[in-house]
Amino acid sequence: MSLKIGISCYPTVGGSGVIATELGKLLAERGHEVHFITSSVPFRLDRVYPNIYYHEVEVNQYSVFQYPPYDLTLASKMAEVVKRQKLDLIHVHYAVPHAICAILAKQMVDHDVKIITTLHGTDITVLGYDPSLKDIIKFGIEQSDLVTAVSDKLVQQTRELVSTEKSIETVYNFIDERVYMKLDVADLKRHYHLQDDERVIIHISNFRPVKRIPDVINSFAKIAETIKSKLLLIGNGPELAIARQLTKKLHIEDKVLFLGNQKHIAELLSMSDLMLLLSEKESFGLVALEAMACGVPVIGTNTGGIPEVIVDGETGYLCDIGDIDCVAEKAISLLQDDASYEAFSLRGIERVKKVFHSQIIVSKYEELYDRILTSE
Ligand code: GMT
Repeated sequence: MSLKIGISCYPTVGGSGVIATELGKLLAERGHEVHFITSSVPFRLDRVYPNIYYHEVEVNQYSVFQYPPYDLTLASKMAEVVKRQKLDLIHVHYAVPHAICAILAKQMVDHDVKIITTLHGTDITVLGYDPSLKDIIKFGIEQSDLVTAVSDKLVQQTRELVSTEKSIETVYNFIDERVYMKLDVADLKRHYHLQDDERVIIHISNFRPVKRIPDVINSFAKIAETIKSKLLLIGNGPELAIARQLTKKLHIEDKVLFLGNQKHIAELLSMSDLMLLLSEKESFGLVALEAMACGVPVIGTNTGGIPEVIVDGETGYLCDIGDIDCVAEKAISLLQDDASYEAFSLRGIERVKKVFHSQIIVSKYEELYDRILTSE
């Protein structure tokens, strides 16, 4: 049955926005009518797609308000779209503010729209800084018709942190396998002056402190003592200046390429040999999945949902947070053993197909939509 689905997320760069947008695109391909209700066009919505509509939430700055009322404007836009388009459901990404806005919108309309909320972990991380939001996050979760989280670990953490008995289903993240695959990038390697006998290590993030960028750089510095290699740093964020200073201090500036935010991640991954994802907190680690799909093994930290993505000793390695000796040792042994490297790479590709294939995950979401629409 074809549904009318509203989607709200933060449309800027970030895993949750990527997942929300890619899900919307695949649902539209399956014949559903998808309405994005966001403050700007989601960055992955890079052209006009059949069955996809965009409703802009215009947040105005009025002089009477100290802060622009984004949440209220979003709720009001959601209500308008639900009413006008007769949406069957709204799928929101994050409990705060998006689930709260959807709950408010539902109360504003005379139409039984269902609310499905996907937790990406950021709400839970926020709680560490602002415990005053605990009750409203709990409210958003409990008032949703259905709640999903992107890893088992996040389900468990959410339950513990907001003390809720609400059933939360794990639905893993996915990638578009038509985009994320090993590509021929010989020209691109030349463009970046990467030599054939040089190994390429990559890190992709928003450079927030939680990503522990200094650990990435310090690990790389150790790896580079043994293996001729370069480090690609993709992304932008608050730790960028610190990262530049550290490469200078370690005298590895000529080995580190700061490439900023990039759109063509599959190409960059295809010229890489190894990814480092050494976060302190990570509810899933979408970039690890993208890397594995392109045949790149990942060394990650043993935290959050990362162990559900990387199988230690099979598709990559897990090290404790901050243990850069472990990271360097695993990286060196993997990069020095071609046969083992090849096996890790192939197992990663297989795992993505088997566990995180987009068609499996989108079908799972469709099943959940069906469940909430037919319950009662
Ligand atoms: O990692 C970030 O800082 C961005 C954040 C977001 O909200 O977009 O990512 C979260 O959602 C992604 C998609 O589900 C996950 O892959 C990331 O692990 C998660 N980030 C954290 O838990 C820190």
